[in-house]
Amino acid sequence: MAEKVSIANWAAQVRAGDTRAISRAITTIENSDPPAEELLRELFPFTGRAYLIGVTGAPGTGKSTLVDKLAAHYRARGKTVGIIAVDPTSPYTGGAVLGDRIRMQGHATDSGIFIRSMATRGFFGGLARATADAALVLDSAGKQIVLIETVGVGQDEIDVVRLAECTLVLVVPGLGDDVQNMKAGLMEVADIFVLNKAEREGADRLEQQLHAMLELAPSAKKGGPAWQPPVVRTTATEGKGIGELTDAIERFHEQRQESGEQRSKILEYWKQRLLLLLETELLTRALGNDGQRVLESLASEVAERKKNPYTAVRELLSRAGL
Ligand SMILES: Nc1nc2c(ncn2[C@@H]2O[C@H](COP(=O)(O)OP(=O)(O)OP(=O)(O)O)[C@@H](O)[C@H]2O)c(=O)[nH]1
Ligand SMILES: [Mg+2]
Repeated sequence: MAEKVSIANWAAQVRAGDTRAISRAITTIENSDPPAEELLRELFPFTGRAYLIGVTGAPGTGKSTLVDKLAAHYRARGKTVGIIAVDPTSPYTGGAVLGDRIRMQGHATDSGIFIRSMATRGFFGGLARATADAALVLDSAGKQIVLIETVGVGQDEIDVVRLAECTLVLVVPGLGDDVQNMKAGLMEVADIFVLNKAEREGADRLEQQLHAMLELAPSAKKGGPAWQPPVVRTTATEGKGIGELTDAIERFHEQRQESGEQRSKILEYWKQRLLLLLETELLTRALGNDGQRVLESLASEVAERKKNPYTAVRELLSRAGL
């Protein structure tokens, strides 16, 4: 009972925008600590208002710089902003975390903005889930714009931006970063292409390549979704093109709402999310505390042909009470 009251208090503090309470909530989610679920239950009815913008692209394309400038743009227009930077930091250095903190320091004294880095390792139930839950916390705390930065390298990272209402994919000239070399998964999630470092040589060629690729995209051929991802040029370091970019985001948002695609995307998202939650719940129950050991011993029995994999799975299911 005492626990319940304190979680209700905690949730109230989060909703009031208390930075420490928000921070603690996200840490609890990161660590999958037991109060996380109860807290999210309390907060969930107060979510659904934030606009989530995913920012992804290859390492070093300027995501953090762009997020920083976008945040400043929205703050200047009176909007509250939350930032989640998913850092691909190796467990040994912590360099990227520090880099992002320092770069975004310009906002350190502004209470209308909340910035948080999350590591990419060790989330049972997935990075995408932890990030999505952190976004719910910021949403319930009244942040109107939530920017999620993630490096577009692995499927895990790309999954993170699927929860965003609008996804920006950064591309830069040079670096052998030609369209042909881009990860297909990354191209598919783009609602808007941001051609950053546009002052560099090769920007025109890259833009032409992107347009050529977009014309070949199935949606363009089959008269699919009315939205064709535009290519917006920016020089994030100088804040150039940020106005054009936020205009494009706004146009995308309006088009999505009018066409009803926004709603179908949200439904699809929750369908996936429920499946993921179910999967996590089942895995937790089936593998329990000594899960790794159970899994290893079953795997070795199967490898040695002492047991067949189908029976092994039945055994795991029965551990989950199924
Ligand atoms: N010339 C130029 N440099 C830029 C521009 N935008 C960002 N940079 C620089 O590119 C480097 C990487 O920028 P970040 O914002 O850290 O890039 P990132 O994509 O967040 O990097 P990771 O998070 O490590 O993947 C920094 O040195 C920036 O100053 C730009 O428009 N032009
Ligand atoms: Mg970054």
